[in-house]
Amino acid sequence: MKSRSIQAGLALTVALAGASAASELAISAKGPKGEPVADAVVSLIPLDGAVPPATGATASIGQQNQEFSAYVTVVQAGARVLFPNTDTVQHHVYSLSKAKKFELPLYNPGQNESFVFDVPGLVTLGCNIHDWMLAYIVVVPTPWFAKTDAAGLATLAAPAGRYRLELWHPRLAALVTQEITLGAAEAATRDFTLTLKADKRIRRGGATKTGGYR
Ligand SMILES: [Cu+2]
Repeated sequence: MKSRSIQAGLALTVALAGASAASELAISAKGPKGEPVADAVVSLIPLDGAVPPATGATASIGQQNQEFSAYVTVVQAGARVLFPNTDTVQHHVYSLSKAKKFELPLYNPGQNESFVFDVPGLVTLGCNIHDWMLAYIVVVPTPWFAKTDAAGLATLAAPAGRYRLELWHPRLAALVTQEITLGAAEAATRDFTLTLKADKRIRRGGATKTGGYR
């Protein structure tokens, strides 16, 4: 984690030294007791400037050990998402979400289908065979986004300007939004204390590993 943020810092320094004025935003997400909140998605939607189109980036949500990995994925609208089944069993991956309805029935080990997610919104993934399998794709209308890590931290670099900051988490009752202005010179920080609902993930049946939510 640490080396990654140092790398991000170096990349930012290089960007700042270059022609384009990028600005850093450091996010911290905590729960009511000050505990770090992972998997919070933060995106910056420009209020003035244009949004660069998706660059053909891809993301991947695997099925392994009868779980999705990762639990939360964020992509810019227009991105392609791969669904590699690296398990030894079949899955039946599906979404009933408005932003993208699809299903992969009789989905065999080794298959790797993909879809383009071009409508911003929340896509909830499930598996018709394994009830406990649950994951989210947050499709955002911007290339400037990040997801908090296990320490509840995330860093974004975006051009200076005015943005609507949106923060989403699976256990939030509603999207958190605020307006933010990023300056060309100084880095910005935003600390969020989130009111979280109970974790709705169902307990995995027949798990071989010790307890908890699997
Ligand atoms: Cu499954």
